[in-house]
Amino acid sequence: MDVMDPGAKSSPIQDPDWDSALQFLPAADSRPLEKRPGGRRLWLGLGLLLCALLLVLLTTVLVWHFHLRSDVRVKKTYIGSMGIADQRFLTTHEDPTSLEFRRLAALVAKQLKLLYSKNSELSKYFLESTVQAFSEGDGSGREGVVAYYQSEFQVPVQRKDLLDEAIKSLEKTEVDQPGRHGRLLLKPQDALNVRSVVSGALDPRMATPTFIAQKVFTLHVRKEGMLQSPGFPDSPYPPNTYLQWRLRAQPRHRVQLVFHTFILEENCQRDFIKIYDSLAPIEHRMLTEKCGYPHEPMVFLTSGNVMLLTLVTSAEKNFPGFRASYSQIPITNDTCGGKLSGRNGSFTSPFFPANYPPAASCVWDIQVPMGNFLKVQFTSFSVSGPGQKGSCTRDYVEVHRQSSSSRLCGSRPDSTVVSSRSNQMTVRFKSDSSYVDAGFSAIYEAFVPTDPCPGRFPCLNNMCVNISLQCDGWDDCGDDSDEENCQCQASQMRCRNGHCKPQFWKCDGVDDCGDNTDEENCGQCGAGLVQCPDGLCVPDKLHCDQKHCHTADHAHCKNALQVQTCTPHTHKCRSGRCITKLNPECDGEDDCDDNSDEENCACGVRPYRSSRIVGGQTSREGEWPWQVSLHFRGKGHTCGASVLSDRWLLTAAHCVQEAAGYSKEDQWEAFLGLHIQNQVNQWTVKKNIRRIIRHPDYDPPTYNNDLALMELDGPVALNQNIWPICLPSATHHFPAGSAAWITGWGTTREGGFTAAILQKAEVRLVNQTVCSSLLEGQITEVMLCAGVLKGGVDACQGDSGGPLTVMAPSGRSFLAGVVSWGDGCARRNKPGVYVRITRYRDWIRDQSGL
Ligand code: 4AZ
Repeated sequence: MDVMDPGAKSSPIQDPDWDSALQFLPAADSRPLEKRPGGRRLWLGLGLLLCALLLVLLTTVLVWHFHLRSDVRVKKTYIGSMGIADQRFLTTHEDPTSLEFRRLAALVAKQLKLLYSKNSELSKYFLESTVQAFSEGDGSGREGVVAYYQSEFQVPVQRKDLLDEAIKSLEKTEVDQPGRHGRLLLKPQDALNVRSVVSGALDPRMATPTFIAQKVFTLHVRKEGMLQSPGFPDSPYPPNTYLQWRLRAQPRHRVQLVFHTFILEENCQRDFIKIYDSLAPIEHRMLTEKCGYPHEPMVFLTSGNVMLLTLVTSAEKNFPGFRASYSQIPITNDTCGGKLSGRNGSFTSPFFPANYPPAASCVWDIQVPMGNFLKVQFTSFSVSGPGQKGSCTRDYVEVHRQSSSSRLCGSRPDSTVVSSRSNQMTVRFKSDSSYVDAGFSAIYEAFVPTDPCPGRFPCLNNMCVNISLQCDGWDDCGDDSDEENCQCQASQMRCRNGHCKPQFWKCDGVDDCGDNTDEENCGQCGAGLVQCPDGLCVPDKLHCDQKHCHTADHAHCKNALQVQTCTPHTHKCRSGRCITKLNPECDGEDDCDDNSDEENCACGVRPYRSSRIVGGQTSREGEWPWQVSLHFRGKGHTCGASVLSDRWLLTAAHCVQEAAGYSKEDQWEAFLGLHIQNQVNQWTVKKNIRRIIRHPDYDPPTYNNDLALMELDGPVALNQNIWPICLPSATHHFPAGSAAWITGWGTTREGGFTAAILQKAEVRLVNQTVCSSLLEGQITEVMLCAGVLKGGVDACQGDSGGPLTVMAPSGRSFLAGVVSWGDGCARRNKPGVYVRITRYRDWIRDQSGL
């Protein structure tokens, strides 16, 4: 408790200002304390002064201790590698207990001591060196063996930086001094013929004394194999662990590591992996550092025949971990670059779309037929690396045309085009020895200077796009030049900035114009008028009369009016009477005379907490407690479903079709309360299925009535991650344009891979007529469309059967739809199609009693 104890604070015995006689006054009240107020203030002042003096003294001591006192020392660890010419690598050098290992290690340690002795800074503070591993040299004969070592120093705190500089100065290799031939740093007393030294400070996160487990695995990559974090996939990785996997390929081979699953804590300060182009964790040989759930390709290649993978975990929050396969790839001279000719063609960075290896250097000489000009379009471009913002000195692409050259680096989401006013161009790609990225893919094309885009639209940035894409509302060029100076058609609206956009993008909640014109004056009816949810402006008084505004809105029709005739726009109470209020279910107000609108409302909220989808984000655990993962035996996650109660799930009929046994109950397992595939936790419940009830009118060719109920083989105990979603009544109105959420473990792109962690994405409900025209008449009344018409966000394969969730103003979530089908995934103007649940309210009740 953080409350101060008043008795202790004013204890008379502890107060030096007290006259001892006063302690024996009989009264228990505090008046005697007030008798000498002046004296108390004096003591208080003296006390404060004393405190201030003590504080100054303490600060001075601390400053002196850490900054001025020269004998306060800290331990510094450097990790390095040493290329040695006059030694040959033996297989016994892999075994630290062998005689050969120990003999060579002793020589390396001696040589390091000698190297350090030549620098006053290093010699003064050096403690010891230990050799961790050896590998074959670069195969050229220049370096026979590479030794990986750790050197410890004890240095005064204020000289730490000088020590770093001194260590750096050791890195004087032949490459740095091209004029010098022969041995580096070789003197008569040298133990070894050293060709190169690379070293740097150890990442402090890898030197934590709290590690419970530290282990090194040595693997040979000659044969392909798999490695994984401990416990994967059945249990999370252990806490406080530092693991190293040393991978060795044959000489003149690269190591390739491909991650198939990767799920770590999102905070890289706590749990992370690092991959090195080395057998020791030398920071400037680091290829990557990863944590969380990366979306980019996780394929890494080394420059030589060794790789080090490290995993560091913290005390808490342990995740499933990773699984990766390793293999070796021969190093050849033609990995990249060369002469390119013809009218068009393509080229990529080495191993694209895998990450390019470090220390790569490629040159492409491109020549198209005489009389043409040449352009190169980078269709994908990610050549990054920390600390090279715009300077392009580490990894870069250099384009030489005529007499000029320019460098490109960083990430470019849109296509980049460079053109030459001649028929030649040279493109160079260079990567340095640390940090790799996905690289680039490029196409080149000859063009006639007078007609750069025959039959197509020439963008200002030299790209060519189909003529039909000009003035269609989409920025196809990437620089908007195809959307400028347009004559808007009848189906389009004109934005203030002159662009034309489809009329149906108006007031959809997305700034399509770029200047928000399409989202202005939305929902503003004139004086005395109010807007119905379908956009119609009606006189205020007539708003709730069911005649003028067919979709009367909640705010305006607050006092539910009981009416004689029930219509599709009224709500039917259990008594059979109808009320005018829109969506009165579970809104916290008793609207029906029998209160039936507020019954069965233990749904649609996250119960005990206050707390793949294409283009989505990772959801938080317990965020969608009605989401279910349906596993088909032998196939794993196959479809989504929603929890309706402790016994019933709702999914898509096409998930449980007759074909291949999908309609058989015993072939399915339902995972409720699941967040990450293959990782169950205390809230996850696996249930078998007692009964599948497919909608009798499900029509596979058209996906009409694509709905099925699943009865669990017993009731599930609801918990903080398992909770039903609210079913909307048959007359519940979900206005077009309103926000909805899709969730699932489906593929994160069309034809891509399923997600390990539950994904979520926000979409908007699409007007039925608009959707019907976009999807060429395939939309029936029992379907509902939702998406982002710009494209890029959608449900996809594996999301089927999962929920389309709409949150009501009350904060409760309602099941507006069930993921059913679509024209591909996330394509522009192709919203996803969902089962319109309001149309099945009676069927669900008839079958399940809910
Ligand atoms: C499917 O194959 C699927 N874009 C589900 C939803 C969508 C497309 C495909 C909607 O299960």
